[in-house]
Amino acid sequence: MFCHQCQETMKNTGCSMKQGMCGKTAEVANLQDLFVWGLKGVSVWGVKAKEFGIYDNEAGFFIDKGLFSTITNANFDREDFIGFIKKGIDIRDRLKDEFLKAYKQKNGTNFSLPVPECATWVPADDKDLLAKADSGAGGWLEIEDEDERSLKALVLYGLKGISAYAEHAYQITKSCREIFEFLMEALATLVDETKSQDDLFALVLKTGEMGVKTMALLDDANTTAYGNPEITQVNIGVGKNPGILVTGHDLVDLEDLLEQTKDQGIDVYTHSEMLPAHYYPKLKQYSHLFGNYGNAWWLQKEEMAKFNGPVLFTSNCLVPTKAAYKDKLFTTGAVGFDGTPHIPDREEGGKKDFSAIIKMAKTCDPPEELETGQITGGFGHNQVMALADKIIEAVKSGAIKRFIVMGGCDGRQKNREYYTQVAKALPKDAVILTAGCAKYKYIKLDLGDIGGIPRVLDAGQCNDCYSLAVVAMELQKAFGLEDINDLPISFDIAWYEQKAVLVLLALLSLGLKGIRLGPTLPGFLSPGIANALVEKFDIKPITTPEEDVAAMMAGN
Ligand code: FSO
Ligand code: SF4
Repeated sequence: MFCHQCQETMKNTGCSMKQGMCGKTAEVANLQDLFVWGLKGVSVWGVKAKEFGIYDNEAGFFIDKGLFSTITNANFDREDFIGFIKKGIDIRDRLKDEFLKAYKQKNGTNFSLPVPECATWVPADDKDLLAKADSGAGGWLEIEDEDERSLKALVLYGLKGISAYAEHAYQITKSCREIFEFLMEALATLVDETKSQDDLFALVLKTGEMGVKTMALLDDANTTAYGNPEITQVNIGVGKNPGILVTGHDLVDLEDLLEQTKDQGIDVYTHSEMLPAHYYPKLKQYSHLFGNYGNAWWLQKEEMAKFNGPVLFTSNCLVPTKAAYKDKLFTTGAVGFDGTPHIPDREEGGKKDFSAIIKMAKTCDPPEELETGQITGGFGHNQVMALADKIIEAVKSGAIKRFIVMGGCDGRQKNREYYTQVAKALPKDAVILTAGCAKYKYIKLDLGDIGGIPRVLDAGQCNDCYSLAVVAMELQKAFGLEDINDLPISFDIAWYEQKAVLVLLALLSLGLKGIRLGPTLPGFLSPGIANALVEKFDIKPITTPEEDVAAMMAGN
């Protein structure tokens, strides 16, 4: 195996032993590489078919959900990937046949140009499939040039981020054609030997642009379905009823579960990235959406053991466990874990069936109390703009000197305490804008407010970094600034997995410069590509909290 897609990769270089730092086995890592290689094969034919006006939505969604399932901490199930690889070959060959037919119809001859191996490979049997995976087919080590590997990794990880956000949007909109077609175009480019490094660099930027579009689509889907997030106090204590804990990012799953648990004597709790569900008017109407339990994903082993009730994973981050509470885990969507029951997808127009979870919850004790109090959040772009007059006045009067965007991910590594220290060290006239599970490093600190505006404004999930970008663009307009970088705003982004890579590319595509990225720069960036990003976008590594706070407050 060789995997370097997340921030916790071994020695910031790559996980290459029997198992990754996240618990992914070498076998699953190799199967994921082979599966993504197969998705490139589907895409090769998808791009060609497009020239003949052929669009296959099933193939598009399969690619999207497939990429999502290979994101860090999503699916650890070897059987799933073996099945996905075979299904990918079926879909690929169907698309290929459609293209070949259309080609012959138009040209009168058979298509005979060469295509990459991923577009034609068929395993003789399961043994052959496993041997191919074991050989490292489709893995990064097949690419010799480190800059090419680095650019292709930036693109692929950005695409994985797009696929996650598009999959959530698709559950609401049922239409993501432009995004699915882009995934195919980009994946096919990754196996196109004629492309230069300049082409790949351009594709990195285009991935960022599509990231903005995808996050905008998800924002529109969420706010249309559930209303605009509004200021909300979320209980972090526990009640007396048995509970179901819902984690991940899929709001539709949560809504289905809330409907099915009405008047059942069960409380539903959010966990980690599901916290922002409380901010949506339509979801907070459910009185049994009780509160938020625990912290960011990486503390789940300790915290879920104390929850007592079943836990539903609607997306990453899942930490593999053999602990007693393993028997209470359920997965759905792109998540999977060997031996853990998986709630199937909803039928067209239907709901997912959560009865097994509900039945289990009724036999469980109420959750053990971890803490008491509340978290305040709900500062999506609509809510922040409703406060715009107050905010602009505070900036003009000097009461707010600077905004610091600290969105992104949380993680296990000790050095992430930097983010708590930055939050504490920022002067009282600085406001933190946040989104994603990075917030757990400071959302429970009492940092006070500025004239009634809290000093930590939580927009929502990591995809809601889009909301923070919208706020920045609105403030730029309000202050009549030519360049968004002239705003009194600094970016101190924490990354962990591939959605955060996409968020970074999206922010770069909006023209934002001088972003700090930590706790480490991605291990998949070669020195050459890291330098190119520094030169073009002035990306900075983090230093010490004191130094960075001083620099950001001075506008650097
Ligand atoms: Fe966190 Fe995990 Fe939202 Fe990520 S829960 S780390 S960027 O999956 O998706 O912020
Ligand atoms: Fe290693 Fe991260 Fe890949 Fe897991 S996802 S194998 S921790 S690089």
